[in-house]
Amino acid sequence: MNRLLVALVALSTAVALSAAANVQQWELEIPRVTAAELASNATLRTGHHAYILTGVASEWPAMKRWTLDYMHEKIPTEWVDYYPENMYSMEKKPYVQRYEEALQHFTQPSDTSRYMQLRLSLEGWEALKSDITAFPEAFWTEEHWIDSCMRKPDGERDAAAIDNFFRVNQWNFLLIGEKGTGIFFHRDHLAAASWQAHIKGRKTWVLCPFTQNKYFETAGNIFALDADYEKSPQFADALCGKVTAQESEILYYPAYWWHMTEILDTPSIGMTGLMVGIEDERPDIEWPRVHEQFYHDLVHKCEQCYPRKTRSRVAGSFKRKRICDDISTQWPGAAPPISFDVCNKYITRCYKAWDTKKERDAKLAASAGETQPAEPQSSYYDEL
Ligand SMILES: O=C(O)CCC(=O)C(=O)O
Repeated sequence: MNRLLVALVALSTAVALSAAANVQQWELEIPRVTAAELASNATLRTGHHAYILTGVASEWPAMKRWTLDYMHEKIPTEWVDYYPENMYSMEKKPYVQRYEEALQHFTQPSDTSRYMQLRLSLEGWEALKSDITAFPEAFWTEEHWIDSCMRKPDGERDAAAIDNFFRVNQWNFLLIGEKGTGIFFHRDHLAAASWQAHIKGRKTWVLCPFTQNKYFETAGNIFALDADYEKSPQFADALCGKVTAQESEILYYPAYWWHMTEILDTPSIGMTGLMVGIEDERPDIEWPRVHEQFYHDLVHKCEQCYPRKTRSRVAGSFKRKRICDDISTQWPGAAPPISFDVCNKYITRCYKAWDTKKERDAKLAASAGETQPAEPQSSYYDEL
């Protein structure tokens, strides 16, 4: 009798273990660090890992100021991709509206969870950025390079080019949503790292490194927060992490990482920005210098609009004819095509600024009194 009981317990434990092994284990750790801990953590400073930064955004004026009405005051005419029923299906296309109009819809009672996503223009970003007062040194944002590399011959910054760069690349992205809203599982197609500050409300994130690509097939195919393991059993084997960012926390994740979100509170206001030139070399991408990959991602966009063969002489200087569509003429507010000036003049110049991480790291190490260059610890990138 006793033996039978032992055998049954062993069997049920084995069944439970094998069932557990066939679902995602969320083994990727996403640590919480303060700015001081980040500064002294050589592993995180490689830019190769996701983490949550605490105690930084809590000091920003945005924390007190940002409400739906404040946005109406500051950015009434910014364009919104308005999703009346969240963004879990790639088939559901947004309505493009100015914020002042989208807000009216958003504040009406509804049975569905809505999402407003704003690809901020330069003007929109500048209306909000004084509410974002400080970043840690490891966050080397466009503030440090864009005005000096996108500069006209007379020395003035090229605001039209910067605005185009922002809109085309969805550089500063404001996300306002309701509980239950989120975005399908995907990765972005630009080799830039992301930060998102959770100004209002909590948001749950699934994050999986680009190294895990082989498990995911196409964007939107797996509902990673609650996967269907009969349809996608391989998702159980991917190394992924799940974390809930609290109000005032900033999430960082490296370029090309897969992600999916779910908003836990209404309203949620999140501010995302991209960063280039802040990751050490990565063997998991075609161009291991991540900013070089970013450069090639942009060149790819440029080639789709201004292929080399279409060079022609316009008004005394060489221009290339644009062959890609400009959907923003038909759909005002949609992302415009990348501009010829960004392609032709600026990305090569900006590349030089992005390519300075080693010098920046050396300066940081010297100011922290480190005599030896910090040795990055091994990571899953080394296993490739
Ligand atoms: O905040 C979200 O819900 C998703 C953001 C996102 O997918 C992105 O910035 O690429």
